[in-house]
Amino acid sequence: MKDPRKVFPAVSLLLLLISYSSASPASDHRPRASYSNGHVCVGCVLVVSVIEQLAQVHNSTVQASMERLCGYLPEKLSLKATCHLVVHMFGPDIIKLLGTAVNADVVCHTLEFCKQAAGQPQCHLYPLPKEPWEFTLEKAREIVKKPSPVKYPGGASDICSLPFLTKICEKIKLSIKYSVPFKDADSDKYSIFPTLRGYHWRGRDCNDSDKMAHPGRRPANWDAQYDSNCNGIWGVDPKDGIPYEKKFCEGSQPRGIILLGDSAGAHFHIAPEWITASQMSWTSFLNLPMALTNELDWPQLSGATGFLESTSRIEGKSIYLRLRKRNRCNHRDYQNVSRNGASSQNLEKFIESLSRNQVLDHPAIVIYAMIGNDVCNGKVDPVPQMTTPEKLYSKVIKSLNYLNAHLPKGSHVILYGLPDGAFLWDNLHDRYHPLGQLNKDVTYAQFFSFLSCLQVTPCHGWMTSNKTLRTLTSERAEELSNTLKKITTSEKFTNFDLFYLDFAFQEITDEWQKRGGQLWQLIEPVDGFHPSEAALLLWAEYFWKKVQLQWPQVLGKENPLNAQIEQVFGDQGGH
Ligand SMILES: *[C@@H]1O[C@H](CO)[C@@H](O)[C@H](O)[C@H]1NC(C)=O
Ligand SMILES: *[C@@H]1O[C@H](CO)[C@@H](O)[C@H](O)[C@H]1NC(C)=O
Ligand SMILES: *[C@@H]1O[C@H](CO)[C@@H](O)[C@H](O)[C@H]1NC(C)=O
Ligand SMILES: CC(=O)N[C@H]1CO[C@H](CO)[C@@H](O)[C@@H]1O
Repeated sequence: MKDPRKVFPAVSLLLLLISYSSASPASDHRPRASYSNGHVCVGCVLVVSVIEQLAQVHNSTVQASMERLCGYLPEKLSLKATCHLVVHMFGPDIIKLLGTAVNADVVCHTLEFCKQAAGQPQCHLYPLPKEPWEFTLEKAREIVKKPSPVKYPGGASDICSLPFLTKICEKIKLSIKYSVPFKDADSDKYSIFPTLRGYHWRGRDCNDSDKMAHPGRRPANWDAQYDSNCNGIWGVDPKDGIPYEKKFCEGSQPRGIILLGDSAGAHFHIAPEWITASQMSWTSFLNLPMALTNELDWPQLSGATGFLESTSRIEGKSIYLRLRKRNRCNHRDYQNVSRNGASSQNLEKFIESLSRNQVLDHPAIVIYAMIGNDVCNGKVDPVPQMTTPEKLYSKVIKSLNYLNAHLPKGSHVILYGLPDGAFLWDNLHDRYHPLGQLNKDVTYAQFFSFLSCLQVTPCHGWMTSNKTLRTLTSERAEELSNTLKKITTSEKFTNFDLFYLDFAFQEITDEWQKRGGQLWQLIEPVDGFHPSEAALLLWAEYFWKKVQLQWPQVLGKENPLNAQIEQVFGDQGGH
């Protein structure tokens, strides 16, 4: 086995993976004092459930089931090796416990991945055992008391105290805290790499030796010699000596698309294949390493700036692809500026990664879509933590002033309202979560209450059985949307015009149903919170229709020379 200190990066550690990734959507990443580390508890319960269910599906021993799981994982990022390491450490206890037919909740409490702090409720995903909880736990503790082959320090609720994991854990915690990409030792490069916030996040810089070359630029010298704006159009037509960029793009009013968004904008996604034992095979995890290096966001598929063909069954195109189709001179001119956990209140911390040169670049369409975290948080009493209309107003004005100082004249900014998340509970609460499908024992209502109990829910206000609270949350969301609307009517800026769009979930759901879809399919199945890819693509479609109808100047003209561009430059160098 490799030197454990080199087991790197440990986002790959399966347990940490799921546990920390479930932290991502929450509005802040500071460790919470209550219930020790709730994310570790969720991660443990997920992994032990998968092990248990794999044994059930394949009628195998727990030992074989753990080996099976590790076998499915790819070698990349040391995922497989790390899995074996974890099995080596905790496997014997898990085998003993599952052997006595206790469930994942009991296993994780016994091994102290879940630690109930004094005065805290007892958090569980599965229905409680028939015997009193303390009694079950005491019995389980007896079972693992006998010395196991590998010692680990005390409990495991802080598995980061394991010597060979300490360093890695620190990195992950930092990486999550600041949403800074986790650097893999051998991919320490930028733009030409798709992940690590490379070109999956922003149109690829096409010329490493020229610092001025980037998507969105007004072409230097009509790109006669080389492609300074990376749109794949350059050189001189040998027939008449006119540069192609001049011929095809002059007067076509090129423009880029920039998304200021949260995890929904980035398309946060934990694939259900990763936790559904009945369908699990090695192919289930092929996309895991890439997802991990992208912080579990899939910007290349997102509704606003995605450029890949969608994987869901809907024919959909992102706003970027539509803008490119309208005018091929816009090729590659897209930017994410999305973060997990982003809200009006913290946008200022990363808005600087927006890159637009007021003098050199073409105008841009900026979509401001902070659609959840101003009302969503994981607190026991979430209401006092929600952004107030006054706070929203002042922060949004600040952001708009920033944009005014950085966007080229003639840009457009569109503020998006918040959706009404009451939709989540209404459509999910009595359905089975992917973990509960095999034995019909975990509904979303249970899953939500487990997350709330551990205070790791991405949105207590909407993911709760408490109707009063859900209504309060919806009311605040509406107030905030109205505030955004008010800003667009009362404020003026010199470098862009400003619009407001409702999130219009109703239109999206109507459209989806018209196409024969089920409403629950519009929500990410694993977290029961984020909009699914289908929802984001419908959202993009709706956006496009609406803007085209109301403010066609935002999208610019259709370029009549698109076909010729395609003829000469093919796919314009791809993405
Ligand atoms: C499961 O495995 C056991 C022991 O290997 C065997 O006795 C039993 O018949 C199997 N059950 C099914 C449903 O295959
Ligand atoms: C990159 O930019 C330089 C000018 O700065 C130019 O000479 C060179 O041809 C460009 N390379 C490509 C591949 O476009
Ligand atoms: C439901 O939520 C409201 C608002 O936060 C709260 O005042 C009330 O106590 C909650 N009810 C229950 C049963 O928890
Ligand atoms: C906020 C955000 O995600 N910005 C990233 C967009 O992608 C570029 C890489 O091309 C990153 O540098 C930014 O940090």
